[in-house]
Amino acid sequence: MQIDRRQFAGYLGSMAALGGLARGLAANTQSHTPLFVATWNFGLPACQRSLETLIKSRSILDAIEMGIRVAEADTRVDSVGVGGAPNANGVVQLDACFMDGETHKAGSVAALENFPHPISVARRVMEKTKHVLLVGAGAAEFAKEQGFASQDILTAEQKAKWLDWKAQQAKESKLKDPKAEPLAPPNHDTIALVGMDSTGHLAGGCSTSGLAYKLPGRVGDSPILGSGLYVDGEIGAAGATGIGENVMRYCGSFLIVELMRAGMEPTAACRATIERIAKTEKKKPADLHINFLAIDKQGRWGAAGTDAGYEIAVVTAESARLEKPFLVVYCPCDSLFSGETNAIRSLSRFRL
Ligand code: SD4
Repeated sequence: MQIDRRQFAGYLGSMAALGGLARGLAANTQSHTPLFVATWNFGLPACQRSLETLIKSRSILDAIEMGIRVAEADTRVDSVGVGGAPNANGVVQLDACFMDGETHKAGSVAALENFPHPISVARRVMEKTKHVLLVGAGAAEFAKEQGFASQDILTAEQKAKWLDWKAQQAKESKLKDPKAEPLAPPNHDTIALVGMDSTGHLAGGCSTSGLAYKLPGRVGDSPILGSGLYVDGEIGAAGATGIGENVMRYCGSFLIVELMRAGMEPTAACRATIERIAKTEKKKPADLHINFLAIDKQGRWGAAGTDAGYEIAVVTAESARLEKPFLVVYCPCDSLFSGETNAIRSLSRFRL
């Protein structure tokens, strides 16, 4: 889903108004400036809602939840919440997680059916249960008990695309190796949104419908803490988007936070994580489809990915914008490591 220029100008206009308020909020507390960073261009309205919510409620947890709900409610975002792509059986199964860096508490739901806002259910798991992860029917039962409204979240458009895909599969299966993985159809986007308030309180969330036409019951990286998202209140936060199978076997977000703990800045930590995965997988980065973002406690942000179209939204008291992350192009085992930066803070301090 692309947002157009007019919408983007609208966001900037309201950001200017919000900027003054947010600066005031920062000035009243400490030196941190509120900061929200999210994956993909639909992360921009989400981060804008996060900042608005923070200003109103002064709760970073509310800010993360309300921001992600924007993407979940938007039917044009075909990989999150309502309008998300279904699994191979035509059923939308949503995954989400929520983490508070300050308390190190977290909640997740996986393979949740018929509830449009898995991020809110994940937060409720964190706040109302002794558990961290609820899945499938149990997660839906919990959501119902907590008073969340259920609805059919498969849109007519997604149903039509799924029927086409099924017809195509039926044709192709005669030609294809039946053991071939049915993964990686073109759509994959997830919202990972991380933020920090003016007191330095860090939190984050991640929400997705997962890979389109996944095997029923398949759970990716997004609801798995340390994979699709990780927040450490003393260090920073990281999130992921892309093919979950290539992230969760490496605890990608956890690794990024630990690299920041060791002294790397956010972009360098994201890049080093991709480099490590590519090296072990012995694959070209472009074939991995893994994209990360991170923020640290000093208020720096960064991102790196293997998909040329990957963007991040960055919203502060000063501005709201989309940035192009560091693109990891070569496998480090080729010793041809190279990439591009554009607007993301430079890597000068860390040469890998
Ligand atoms: C998953 N990581 O379920 C998610 C999908 C995604 O960009 O992020 N796509 O594997």
